[in-house]
Amino acid sequence: MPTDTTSDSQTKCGLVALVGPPNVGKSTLMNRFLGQKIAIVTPKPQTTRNRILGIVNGPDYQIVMLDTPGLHRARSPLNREMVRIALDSLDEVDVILFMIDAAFPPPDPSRSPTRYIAGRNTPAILAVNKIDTVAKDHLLPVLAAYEKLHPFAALVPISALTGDGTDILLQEMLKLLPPGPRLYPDDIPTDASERFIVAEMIREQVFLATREEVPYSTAVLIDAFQEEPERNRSVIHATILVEKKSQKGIIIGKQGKMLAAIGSRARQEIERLLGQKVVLKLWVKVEKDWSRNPRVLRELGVAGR
Ligand SMILES: Nc1nc2c(ncn2[C@@H]2O[C@H](COP(=O)(O)OP(=O)(O)OP(=O)(O)O)[C@@H](O)[C@H]2O)c(=O)[nH]1
Ligand SMILES: [Mg+2]
Repeated sequence: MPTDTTSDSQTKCGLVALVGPPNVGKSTLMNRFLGQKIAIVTPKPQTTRNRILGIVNGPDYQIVMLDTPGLHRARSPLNREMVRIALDSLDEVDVILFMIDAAFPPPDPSRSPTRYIAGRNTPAILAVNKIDTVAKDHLLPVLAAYEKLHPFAALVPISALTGDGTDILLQEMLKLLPPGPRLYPDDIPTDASERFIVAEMIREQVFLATREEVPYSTAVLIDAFQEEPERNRSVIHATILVEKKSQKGIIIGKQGKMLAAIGSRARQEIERLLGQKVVLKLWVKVEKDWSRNPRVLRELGVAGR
């Protein structure tokens, strides 16, 4: 046992992978810990497609959090890459933060979402999210079931939306993190580029504005990002890829109204991110089978690292 009392004053620092089924609130939780919106959030599953790194700083700790795509049974090449990204992130972390939705019924052991982390030695914490949506007596059987499914170091009921329980969750993560120096500067929230976050903010508005297969048939590429410091603004040109002509029509909408609404809402988010005025020009392009095209998936940072 360490007897050196100076170790108590050292910083704790490490990597935490935030994983779990789609739509449980992983990105919402990361944004809450960061105190700002870095990862996009929508009510639709499979919103996050990349690994998004968030740097959570405290006076004596730094948690490098990896938000990941939801774990699901993937069929298409894009979805397979998303699940691979989430599973790969497990290999590089000190702690696994596994999240489920409190409203999920206690799972059948053979189909438990925890099967994705079975057999791993990395310490894991279970975050049972969205407790604001369930009655308290629903929670106990859920916790009891998950306790049997995986040797979690802690099980913490939380609401990423209201912040309830997140302080306890933070303390549980810190217990499992090793002492060490900060891995990143303490004044940046992410290593993701502004270009990436801007593309995500446009995709978020496409997800919120469209239905059925349309959001899943879209991706966003930034064509140009010009800063004009003398006018304190940025001019951004982006293309929304779709797979079919009919989807292009849906996104543009009658007299271009849908695209104008997507652009206007995304521009407001981007202006908040960049802290300056933004001129946002959007195009929609049909790129048949882009979600199967390795070149496009690489450009989106989803495949072929
Ligand atoms: N009521 C409630 N809703 C929540 C909570 N946390 C997240 N949500 C909502 O759940 C939905 C999904 O949230 P996300 O953060 O995008 O979930 P995710 O796990 O990142 O989803 P994927 O990226 O698709 O895997 C959004 O509508 C959130 O507002 C919570 O604590 N309570
Ligand atoms: Mg997400």
